[in-house]
Amino acid sequence: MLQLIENASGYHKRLAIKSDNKDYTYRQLLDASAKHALTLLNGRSDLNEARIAFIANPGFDYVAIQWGIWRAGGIAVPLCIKHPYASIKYVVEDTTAEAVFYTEEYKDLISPLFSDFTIRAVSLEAIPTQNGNLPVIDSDRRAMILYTSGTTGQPKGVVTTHQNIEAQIKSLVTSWEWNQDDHILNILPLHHVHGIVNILSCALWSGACCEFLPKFDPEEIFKIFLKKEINLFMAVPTIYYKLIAYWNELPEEIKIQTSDILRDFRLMVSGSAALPVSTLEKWQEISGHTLLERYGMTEMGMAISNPYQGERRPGFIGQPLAGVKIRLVDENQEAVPDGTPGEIQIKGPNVFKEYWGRSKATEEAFIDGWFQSGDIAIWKNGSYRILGRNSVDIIKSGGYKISALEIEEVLRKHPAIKDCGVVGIPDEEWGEIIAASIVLNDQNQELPDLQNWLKDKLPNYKIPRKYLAQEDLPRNVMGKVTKKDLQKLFREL
Ligand code: MLC
Ligand code: AMP
Repeated sequence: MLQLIENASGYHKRLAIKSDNKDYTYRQLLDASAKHALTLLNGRSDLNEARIAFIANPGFDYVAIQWGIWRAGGIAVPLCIKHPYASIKYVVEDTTAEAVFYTEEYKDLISPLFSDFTIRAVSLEAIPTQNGNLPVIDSDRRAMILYTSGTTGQPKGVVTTHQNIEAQIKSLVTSWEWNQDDHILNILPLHHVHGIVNILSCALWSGACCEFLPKFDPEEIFKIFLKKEINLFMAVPTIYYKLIAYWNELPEEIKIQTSDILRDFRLMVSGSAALPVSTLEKWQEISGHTLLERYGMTEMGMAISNPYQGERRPGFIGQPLAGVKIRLVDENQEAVPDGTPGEIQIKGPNVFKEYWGRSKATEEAFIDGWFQSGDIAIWKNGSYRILGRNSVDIIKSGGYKISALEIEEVLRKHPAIKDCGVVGIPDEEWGEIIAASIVLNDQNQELPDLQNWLKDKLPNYKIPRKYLAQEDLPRNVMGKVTKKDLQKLFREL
């Protein structure tokens, strides 16, 4: 039996999930996920790694469906509830999903799938046609596919096995001392590792409680904090920035009350993007906590972390997590001396299996068994510090990884656009803001309303926030667009 499920069997009556003002025990989660597994199996003995796309609000149903897919032997493919149909269709098509499991509120969003593909629709209300045994699942089986942007146009599906996910969970549970009395608030999207592995799966592995808030809302978050039930919190730097801005506007008396409660938390973590030292310091003043900053990636879960016990250095990401091997190398794949920048490369049971259906990309992602992250860091005084990335075409905004090339490809389809260049511009709140330079076919025309035009083509967080019309893009002697010049241009606007 999968370890996560086996653990849950030992927690029975404990509170597993709080969502929609309801409490759910581990027993309820096991029962509901077994029912969903039988519905999916529909008389078969094993789904044998069939891809099952699913869409549900963050909460009990999401988890019961995810576990149901795993218990039936399928590969769970979470769809993002905020994505436009075009992005959902891409994931379903790329994974050749056999079925889509949905809750009622997403019926309209996904219904075009049933005319675009031959795909089975499974609604939450479906009743299994028969009882039966659930298959035995080996932990080296594929478990999940999460989509991530890269330097090559369209997002790639990152495949992790149950073993990979278990390794990712175990290293965090040990390092951050998760225990069954923990109660965490999950406000992150559930189509990425931060929300799925670091928060949800670590909590359920440990017999702790995971409480969901369906949508990011600072007012609601502080209201929940004031109930004094939550003792753990994890988020991206943009969220801490937004919480600080909200806290600043609170009446003095509520500020004091909130700060008192936050001080009693066991742990507060930041990750998915660089945490500005100014945000760390302001949050320290408010909560009394030095945020624990850690570093990870969809392809490997978490790899490097500041210590739970011991000094957390602002601006640094810490040391390798248990079981994870790290090396820093130069362009010739030679290890760099301490204090010299190099690319972070990773080895360990936490590292993903493959990019779905992309054997060449998988092969190119590794060198001598080391996964090449594309992130540049130095090792200084016993800790790693991120310096940047080796590609300007990867943007991090609000904690989301975004490919400039993917956005450019979509923009070039606009009939008025001759060419374009997309870059990320540093921003205190968002990490980076997406900016697009546009060359129009007719230079005398005004820039069209691209933000609106992009709405049904890209997720909201991939839509550029700044636009500039140019006669031509800055280029080097080879004719290649010089993105660094483009970034400079936007910064000077
Ligand atoms: C939204 N807005 C943006 C924006 N996203 N503006 C600039 N840049 C962006 N990226 C604007 C919208 O246009 C809107 O503006 C307003 O913000 C609210 O939009 P929203 O869609 O409602 O956003 P909100 O829910 O507030 O989202 C902010 C957020 C979200 C920070 C909560 O971005 C988020 O959940 N980020 C987490 C992503 C994550 O989990 N990453 C982990 C990946 S895993 P207006 O003007 O219309 O009000 C990984 C590995 C690891 O990285 O190490 O963890
Ligand atoms: P994703 O592909 O969405 O999983 O994003 C992974 C990327 O997020 C990494 O390759 C890093 O570039 C970035 N990242 C994650 N954590 C941190 C951190 N603490 N500091 C800087 N960058 C980070």
